[in-house]
Amino acid sequence: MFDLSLLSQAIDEGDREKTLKLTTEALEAGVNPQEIIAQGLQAGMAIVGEKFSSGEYFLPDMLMAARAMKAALEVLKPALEKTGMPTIGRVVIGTVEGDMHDIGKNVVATFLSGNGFEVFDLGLNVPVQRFIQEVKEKKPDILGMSALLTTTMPVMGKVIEALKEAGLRSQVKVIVGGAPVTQEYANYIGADGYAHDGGKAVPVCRELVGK
Ligand code: B1M
Repeated sequence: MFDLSLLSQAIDEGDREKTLKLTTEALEAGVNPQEIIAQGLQAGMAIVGEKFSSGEYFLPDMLMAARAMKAALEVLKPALEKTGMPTIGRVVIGTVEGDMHDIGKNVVATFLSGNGFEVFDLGLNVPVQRFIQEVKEKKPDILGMSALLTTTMPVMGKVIEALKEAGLRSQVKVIVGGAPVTQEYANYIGADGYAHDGGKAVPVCRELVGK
C-alpha cells in the first residue's frame, strides 16, 4: 500500500522533485488520483497553511509548496481527464478579484472537465465585470467561483448581484467554493450550489444541470 503521508511531507518541504516522483509512483501503484490529491497533496497544503498561521512558515514556503503541488497536478491531469464522456454542460470558472489562490480552482476545473463538463477557466483575480461578460458571451449552464480568503469571499456575492443587475441571474446556476466558504455562506449570498472539494463539485454541478 502506498503511503500518501510521504506526499504530504514532500509538499510540506516544498520539494518539487520529490513531489513529482512520489505522485508518479502513487499513480503507478494504482492509487486513485482523487485520493492522491485529497490525502496526499491537499493534506500537505493544510500542514503548510497551519505552519504559516503559527508563524513557522513565511510566504516563500507557501510559494514552494504551491509550485510543487501545481507540478504534481499536471502529472495527474491526464488520469483525471480520461473518462471521454460526452459533454453534459458548460461551466465558466474563476477565482474572484483580489485572490491569487488558484490551485483548488484548478483541481475543481480538472475534475469537472474529466466528468463531462466543458470548462472555460478564467484564471485568478477575475474582475466582477469579466464574469458578467463571459456569462453573456459563453452562455454557460454554470458559473463557478472560488475564494480562499475571508476578505475575498464577499466578492462572490457582488458577482451574483451584478448578474441580477445585468438580467442574467435566471440564465445561469452559480456554484461557489474555497476553504473558508460554507454551505451557509453560499445560501447567504444566494448561490445555487456549494461544494467542499473538487470531487463533490461534480455531483453538485450534475444536479444543477439536471443530469
Ligand atoms: Co495563501 N492563504 N495567502 N497563498 N494559502 C491561505 C488561504 C491561508 C488560509 C493560510 C493561513 O494563514 N493558514 C490564509 C488565508 C487566511 C484567511 O483569509 N482567513 C492565506 C493568506 C493569509 C495569504 C496571503 C494574504 C499571505 C500574505 O501575503 N501575507 C496571500 C494573499 C494573496 C492574495 O490572494 N491576494 C497568500 C498567498 C498565497 C500564495 C500565492 C503564496 C499561495 C497560492 C498559490 C496559488 O494558488 N497559485 C498560497 C497558498 C498555497 C496557501 C495555502 C497554504 C494552500 C492553498 C491551496 O492551494 N490548498 C492556504 C492554506 C490552506 O488552504 N490550508 C493559504 C490546496 C487546494 C487543493 O485546496 O484551495 O482549499 P483549496 O481548494 C479545495 C477546496 O477549497 C475546494 O475544492 C478544492 C479542491 O479539493 N474549492 C472549491 C476551491 N475552490 C472551489 C470552487 C468550487 C467548489 C469547490 O466551486 C466553483
